[in-house]
Amino acid sequence: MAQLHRIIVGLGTTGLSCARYLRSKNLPFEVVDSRDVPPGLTQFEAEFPEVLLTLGEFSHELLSRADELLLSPGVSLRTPAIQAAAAAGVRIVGDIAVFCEALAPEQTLVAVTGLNGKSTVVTLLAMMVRQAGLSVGLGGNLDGAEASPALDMLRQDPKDIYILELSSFQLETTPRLGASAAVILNVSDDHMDRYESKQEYQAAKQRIFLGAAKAIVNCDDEASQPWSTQGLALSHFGLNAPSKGAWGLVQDGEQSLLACGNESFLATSALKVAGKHNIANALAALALGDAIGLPREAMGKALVSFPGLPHRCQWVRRVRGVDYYNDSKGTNVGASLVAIESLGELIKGKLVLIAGGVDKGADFSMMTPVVARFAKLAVLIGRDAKNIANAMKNSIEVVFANSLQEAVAIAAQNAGDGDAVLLSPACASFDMFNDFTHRGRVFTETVEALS
Ligand code: UMA
Repeated sequence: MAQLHRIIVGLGTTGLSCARYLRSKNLPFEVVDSRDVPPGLTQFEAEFPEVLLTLGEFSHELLSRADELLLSPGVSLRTPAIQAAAAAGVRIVGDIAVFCEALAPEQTLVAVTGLNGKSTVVTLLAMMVRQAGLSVGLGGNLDGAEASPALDMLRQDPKDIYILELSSFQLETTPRLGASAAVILNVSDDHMDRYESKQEYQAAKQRIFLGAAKAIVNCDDEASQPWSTQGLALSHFGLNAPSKGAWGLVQDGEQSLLACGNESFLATSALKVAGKHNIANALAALALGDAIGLPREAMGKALVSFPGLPHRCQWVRRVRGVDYYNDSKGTNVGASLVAIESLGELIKGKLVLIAGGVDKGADFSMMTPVVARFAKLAVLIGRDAKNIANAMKNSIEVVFANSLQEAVAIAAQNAGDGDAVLLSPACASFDMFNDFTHRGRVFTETVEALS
């Protein structure tokens, strides 16, 4: 990189990773943040005492004097000082642009965006890569223990394959991604506070295909498909019977099978994750894996052992023929409805649902028909358990428990072979736990201790 005058805009996770990367390349930079006390401040001051940091409202003049701004995804391109800098001819990019420009052209890079399922698909694909005996760098927008901001990965040992989860914000500041394989999993309105129209939001997402070798296309979601396919090889996935070379689902009697064209691959019953959305995620990961040449055997092994993401309908364990699922992230009625329906459709037996906590004034009558269809018992915990019981008691058997541990014990006594126990509280957790992750951990530990 030439000795440009660079300013990092935003001092959060991305800003810090940009600072560390530029320093590892001995490149000078300064930093601005419009908050007086940004989240990365203490860390930054400890690591970069010599670097100029300007806090408070962005200065048009300061930003317009730079050659290049490294913009954090949380900073909108519409910010007046950023627009002024752009008008003054300053190059405006994000960390992902720097990442791509630093990669060798032959390096394999997979890019995934979409509204739902991004984190699941990239995490599953990373498992497939490892199962194939290759090293993987996993990061970008992805949050969590396993994830790195993109530029942190370039300060580690080089990896065989890089997988980036990308947000529309990150794509906006990436002139040319150049991915080996790229996918928009699905599109629906989101972040409309940052975009003037749905079209503008979708256009940001479409940037994932810039310079890509292959686009993976979701046949079931037209809005996610590439607007221009020029120079782009395509492969497809969807929940219907697949055409040649595409990934999809076929029926064999009672069985539903993941298949590529007319080749059956794996019964959906072999997957630990539940629900149609997760089957679509698995098919997307398979199509991406094929696109980067992963062996099918390794992909299959990873798929059958993938437990899902923590606290999101995550398979925990099978005890005496009963599967236990942790959906502690189900903190509202809508989220729990999806979990109950998805899992209920998948299992042979019935669900025992563990729900309850702080109900945030929700209307549980919406849940009752689905619970009545798929569950045989609801074990209720927490402050607002009675409200849930009132909505459900005429449709399904309801019992109360004083703790989550007691709820698991009651559920275990009442579930039989082929049934599943699902923690999906449809409520906030703060009456009994620090947060939903704490609640999920207590559930998982209790289930692990079952004999
Ligand atoms: N800031 C300003 N002025 C502004 C706005 C922000 O100075 O007008 C500063 C803030 O004071 C703060 C910094 O910018 O110091 C925050 O930067 P940021 O919001 O870009 O957040 P990061 O900590 O850098 O985290 C970002 C992603 N966050 C967003 O895009 C909002 C993280 O995704 C991502 O994991 C991380 O980079 C590493 O790549 C999180 C997210 O919520 C998970 N993403 C959204 C989503 O998934 O819906 C897009």
